[in-house]
Amino acid sequence: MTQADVAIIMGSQSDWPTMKHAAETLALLGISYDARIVSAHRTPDRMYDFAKGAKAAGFKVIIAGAGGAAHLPGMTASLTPLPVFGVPVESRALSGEDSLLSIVQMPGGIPVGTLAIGKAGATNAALLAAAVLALSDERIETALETYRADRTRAVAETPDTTAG
Ligand code: RP5
Repeated sequence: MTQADVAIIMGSQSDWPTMKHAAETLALLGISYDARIVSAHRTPDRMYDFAKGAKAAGFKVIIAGAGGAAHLPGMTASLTPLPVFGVPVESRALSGEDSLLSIVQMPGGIPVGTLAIGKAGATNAALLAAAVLALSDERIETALETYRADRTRAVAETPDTTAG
């Protein structure tokens, strides 16, 4: 059994600069996570073993980031009953539009909750994971409320007109 509530998986080391925003957001909320590289096409056996064993390992939510022909979130979702949130990583060739369409267009029956391309998507995947966990964890519910209140307080009523 793992102690971590959330698994963050990604297709490549090159996805980490995006996926670290999911990790940092979970850490800010005090949510345990385990980050791993699991490639659907380079390490298919690792992907299969991870996804088949994720629930028994104690994970409650999976965040999966991938770029290009981004089949990792969908393949993972097909192998586990856990909720899977997909993060389209910004690709070099098509700026992540390929990743987005690959992840979001799941045929009916196997859902992947698909987020925005890049940093915003990774951050929001963590916040959605937190919202799921908060349903049965008051500490996380409070942390999420505090996070949102902090962001509300950070919005000034008037613009700084000296700013560029
Ligand atoms: C996907 O291919 C990965 O998720 C990554 O976004 C993309 C490029 O991978 P690298 O060639 O940088 O390893 O599998």
